Amino acid sequence: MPSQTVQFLRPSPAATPAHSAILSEPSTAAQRWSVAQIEELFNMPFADLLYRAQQVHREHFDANAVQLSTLLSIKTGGCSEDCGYCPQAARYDTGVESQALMALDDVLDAARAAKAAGASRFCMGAAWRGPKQRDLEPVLDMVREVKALGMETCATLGMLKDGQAEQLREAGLDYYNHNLDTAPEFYGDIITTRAYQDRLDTLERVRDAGMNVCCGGIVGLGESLTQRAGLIAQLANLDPYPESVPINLLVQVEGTPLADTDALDPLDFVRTIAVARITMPAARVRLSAGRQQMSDAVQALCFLAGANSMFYGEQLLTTGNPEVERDRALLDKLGMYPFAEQH
Ligand code: SAM
Ligand code: DTB
Ligand code: SF4
Repeated sequence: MPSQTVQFLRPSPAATPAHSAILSEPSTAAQRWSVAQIEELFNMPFADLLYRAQQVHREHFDANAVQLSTLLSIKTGGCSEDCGYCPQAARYDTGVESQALMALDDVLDAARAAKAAGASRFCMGAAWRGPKQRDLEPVLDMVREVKALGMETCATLGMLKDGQAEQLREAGLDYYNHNLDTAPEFYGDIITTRAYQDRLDTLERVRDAGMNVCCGGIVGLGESLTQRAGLIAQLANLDPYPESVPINLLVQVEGTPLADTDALDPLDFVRTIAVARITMPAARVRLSAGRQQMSDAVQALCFLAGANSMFYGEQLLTTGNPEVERDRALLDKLGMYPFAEQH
């Protein structure tokens, strides 16, 4: 019988240690990452990529601490926008009903419960294109009161007009979340009711008001690898880059145009986390939507790749998130613990 030869994949040039050592990297905040450099990171051998991400992570953070962040949809559904992934867009038949803005006391009850369960950060989301002044006033009260509970506060209310970011900051908002979602050249395939530049303008208003920027995106929208690298390049080249970078895996919701998109390989999701960690070393990289479908092993790889925050609580905005008990058990298994900062 002819002897069988085991075929090993030949290492690509990127797999040689010499090559990975010379992968180019901007040395100052003013320098920019090119999309090609970021693609180079994505294409590294998995172990090399994770090793590099771990090194960067450990230089900046306790690698075993994870921030627990609870989300609350303070105004659900009925949104005028056409974001192709979103169950809250009025134009898609997803079963999400339009609701009024929540009452302050109900928001506070949810925040207190989140704190009691171990969350240190509370993020309030509203399905608006952007807040009108009469919408913003009650949200300012929510921010003030949640902050007074001693939690880190974050809000995501859509596009901001001049002066609104200042009002939120004065009320005690620590972070404003506004995602770029994807690369500029793919953006028009996903959203047509507002432009990439509108998003950049809102981010600038947040930055100018002196607030922390929480800005990330979604992967698994059907983007190419170059476009995924393009999203990370946009984020990493913001000057300064965001303090907080949520990386969402598309939650495929029936009734949305993206419901039947081919699922992303989980290891490509892990790679995205690692590349975000390497290019934005001091940012909190948040393992955001999409965990319900992920195995414990994939989540563990995300932490290894540099994620150090997760949504905690059984609901994201309108879709599910792992149960609190499952998350506690996962962290225990990994010897990880909640990061807590006093506010
Ligand atoms: N309406 C505001 C806006 O779009 O700016 C704030 C709320 S919006 C739901 C916040 C973010 O949630 C979006 O920018 C998007 O990144 C994320 N998101 C929404 N639907 C998602 C889905 N199905 N899967 C993953 N992420 C999603
Ligand atoms: C972010 O980047 N992801 C969160 C938060 N910021 C607001 C939202 C995820 C939403 C997932 C779909 C849903 O539950 O409606
Ligand atoms: Fe509206 Fe935000 Fe959903 Fe877009 S992502 S449809 S703006 S709630």
